Amino acid sequence: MAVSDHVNLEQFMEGVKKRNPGQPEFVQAVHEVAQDIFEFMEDKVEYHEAQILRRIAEPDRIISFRVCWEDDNHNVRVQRGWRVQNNNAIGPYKGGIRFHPSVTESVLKFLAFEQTFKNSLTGLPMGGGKGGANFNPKGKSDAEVMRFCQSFMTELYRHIGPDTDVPAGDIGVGGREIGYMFGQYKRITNRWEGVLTGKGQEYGGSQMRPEATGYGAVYFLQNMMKHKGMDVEGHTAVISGSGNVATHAAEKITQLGGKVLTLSDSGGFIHDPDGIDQEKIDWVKHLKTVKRGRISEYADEFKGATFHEGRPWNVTADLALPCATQNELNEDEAKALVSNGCKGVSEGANMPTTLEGVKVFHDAKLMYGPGKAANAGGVAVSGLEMSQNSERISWNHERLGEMLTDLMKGIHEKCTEYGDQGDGYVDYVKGANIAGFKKVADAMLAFGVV
Ligand code: NDP
Ligand code: 2IT
Repeated sequence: MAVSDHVNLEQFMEGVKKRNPGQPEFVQAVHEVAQDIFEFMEDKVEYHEAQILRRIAEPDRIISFRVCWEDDNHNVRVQRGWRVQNNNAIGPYKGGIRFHPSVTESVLKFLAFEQTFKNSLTGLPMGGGKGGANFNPKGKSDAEVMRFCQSFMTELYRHIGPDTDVPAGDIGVGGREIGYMFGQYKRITNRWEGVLTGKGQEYGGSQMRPEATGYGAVYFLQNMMKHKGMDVEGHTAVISGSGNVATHAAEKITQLGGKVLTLSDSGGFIHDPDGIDQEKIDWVKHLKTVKRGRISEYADEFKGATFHEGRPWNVTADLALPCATQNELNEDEAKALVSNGCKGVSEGANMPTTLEGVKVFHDAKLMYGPGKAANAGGVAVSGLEMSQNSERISWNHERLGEMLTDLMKGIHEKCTEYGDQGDGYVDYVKGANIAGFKKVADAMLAFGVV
């Protein structure tokens, strides 16, 4: 059968939409990948015949479960939890857990789908998965968060394992939550094993894991800039978010001689024209992980800084790092960045830019590093945490720092291999999609029809 006899992109996407009603985030993520993969597959009949993309876009399984817990006032509360095990062709399912009221099956399916390509890009043996719950940790006591995490793990434990599925953190899941979940897994199974990553340093967590996503996103940016003969030093940056990824991205930009102008949360953003230096970043980390406060408090603490509702993309800067959540940078905001002279965008978050926004960046030939490449440093160091746990050893901070730097350089190289447009412009979306797809697809071909 000739390639032309197989479904085209439009027919494929019609099918995806029909099979996944009411799941816009998932359809968006598949569309973004399918555009490039259909072009890549143009002359590759074997991928069409084996229906590889269709199979990757159909999760291996989705586990959905009730999570009951009791709040401090003894009210019984009911949440919904999920684990989406998207694809384990090249390694155990791997990907974070998100606790946020906006979590739906569509959001977790998009994240698990993206994770499959991201994990492939790292070069490490990890498949793609994602989980979470529509639980809002904001305003909850530590005891409430603990009870929720324990209840969540009481169901999840039977579906995961160090060679099966290894979750980690994501929005709303940091060191505290991983600790509670790991404790419960260990208690139920009576096994100490590397079933979660992002663990505390005292109990098997890897050095460099907390920093890895944010630092990695800046390393990716640095690689893109170097490719163009530029450097981070002396450049200004707008960053969204104020959690794990945003604060570590800000830290690395600052260390490299750049100046960070903004951080944000779901309430709005702060603009500090003097720059958010290390001391201020440490203050934000404490605010967010210990005091669990709001970013607006920054403007009360540091003079010269102002708080604004909305998102930071209209602030003029050379670089932009969206590090909060999906679809937080739309077409108009992308246009504002471009017309204000922004030169490079590196996504710490997953799918933060809408499809229309991405088109604006491409049309402007801006350096644009999509999340599945730019934020892969986090899961890459998670992969190294798995290796250390299996070997029962721990590597030092310096060694892991070097490994992270090399991994991000390797991802950048893979993206340029498939994304170089021949005129000096690198389409990093295309590069990441094709390089990520190829490894998974070839593994799936080897397995036959399963
Ligand atoms: P955190 O929970 O540490 O921080 C999330 C930040 O984003 C907070 O500032 C939060 O504000 C803000 N935010 C969350 N949801 C929204 C929303 N709907 N609108 C506006 N702001 C929002 O999460 P992380 O830093 O870990 O994750 C940030 C992004 O990075 C996510 O897209 C995640 O998937 C991605 N990522 C994370 C990795 C990791 O290792 N942690 C690895 C790779 C990607 P508020 O406090 O108001 O909720
Ligand atoms: O989106 C991501 O890559 C993560 N949340 C981290 C996943 C992981 O397993 O470390």
